[in-house]
Amino acid sequence: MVKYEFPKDFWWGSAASGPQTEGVYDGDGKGESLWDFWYQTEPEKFFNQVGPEKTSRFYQKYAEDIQLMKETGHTSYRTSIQWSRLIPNGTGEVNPQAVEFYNKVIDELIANDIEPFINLYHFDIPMALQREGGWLNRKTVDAYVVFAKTCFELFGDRVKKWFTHNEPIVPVEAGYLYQFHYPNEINLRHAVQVGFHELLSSAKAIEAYHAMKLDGEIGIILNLTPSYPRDETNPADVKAAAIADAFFNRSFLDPSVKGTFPTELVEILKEIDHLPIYEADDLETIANNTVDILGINYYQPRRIKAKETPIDGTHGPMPDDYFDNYEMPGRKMNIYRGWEIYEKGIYDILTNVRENYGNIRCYISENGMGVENEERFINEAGQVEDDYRIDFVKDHLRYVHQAIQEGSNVQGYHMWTCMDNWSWANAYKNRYGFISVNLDKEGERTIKKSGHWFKQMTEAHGFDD
Ligand code: BGP
Repeated sequence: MVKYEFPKDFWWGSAASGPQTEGVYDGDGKGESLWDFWYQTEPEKFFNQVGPEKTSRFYQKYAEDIQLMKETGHTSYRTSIQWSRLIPNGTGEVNPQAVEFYNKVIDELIANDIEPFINLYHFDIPMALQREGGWLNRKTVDAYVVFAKTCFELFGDRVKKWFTHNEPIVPVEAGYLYQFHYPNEINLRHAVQVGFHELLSSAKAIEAYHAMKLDGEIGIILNLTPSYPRDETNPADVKAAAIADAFFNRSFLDPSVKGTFPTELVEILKEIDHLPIYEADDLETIANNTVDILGINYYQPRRIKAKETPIDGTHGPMPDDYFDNYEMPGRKMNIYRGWEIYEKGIYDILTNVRENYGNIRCYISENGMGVENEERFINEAGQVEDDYRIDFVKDHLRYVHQAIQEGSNVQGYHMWTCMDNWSWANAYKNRYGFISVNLDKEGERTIKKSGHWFKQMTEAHGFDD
């Protein structure tokens, strides 16, 4: 028997976000976000036309939910403050009901010995700012910094773990390259500018937080997708994988942790005349304000081969001009989400962070498995028997454990997610939670088998095999 024992103070919990859990209620004072707008204008783009309004109802059920977190062994929980709830127009007036709500959530978590990890931006720009160009417009950076400072002032006495952005590459890819989030553009110039502004906003929020000398730390959460070449002995494949890595991982990882941009990426963007527009001292701001801590979201690897298909120039240059995605024969798939499951990827990321990023303190901020139609697995007691999710977590934790043995500074593991929540355009198609949510019964919650297992496992600080 092998024992996988984790440090006693390892953070165990789950992650979610405001826009995916809270819901929208008449008279709650919340302003319109990009998601509210997009759903109202094109509901058919959302799975079964389910929008963000009611769904998980965390806004009403937070106290009950926090009890369920306890029952599922959480010692920490990440959510985000919705910018459009706190500052409904993106700039200006603060919504007092939002202050009250987030105060209650934070206090309730702390009262239950669950440490709040608070993220500031999870794909949810206030629509008033999006109408003026969103992250393309530098004004959004300034507005975001005011929003961030407002959060630090209001909640920084109790919240000790802050994150500036969740997966900042996603708005870049989804909104400006591959069309899965509004505004659904295909425009590399815009994509680069959006990414640069997000990054600059992160550095400026870090600068503001450190200047306030609050007793806590601040980081960023990145989805890292290790890029594996089809053939490690083929230099063209290796080069293509390195370029994909520069575009999708190092574009945020390097500046966030080291304060510098990857040379490969800068050279490519310079060559095709697609560098972002920036001001004289921006690079210094980014260099001087790196993160205290890194959150790592890991779902899937990226498999790459040298470019074989013709370059499609319809929309101008694209990252894909430099590589092709490679479907590795025999890969293990999560067929519902269409993502490869490759558990060792989590170890490779942690090793890379240890060897090449100063072994910065980090934690696994998301990892999880979305499964469609989980009703199939409901037993007579009404519980989802999701053994596949327990296996998924164990299979990843074994590698996290190995990374720790080898000296990785990884300090926790958060599952995506606590209770089934609204997955953007996929809405409630794939369920990720430790706790099921019944949409037909006003969001009734039931702990799944994995939730009970997680409690046992976290109380034992690990598991035996
Ligand atoms: C991450 C996001 C989450 C969450 C998760 C699952 O990229 O940070 O917001 O949604 O992925 O992915 P999806 O909802 O697309 O299935």
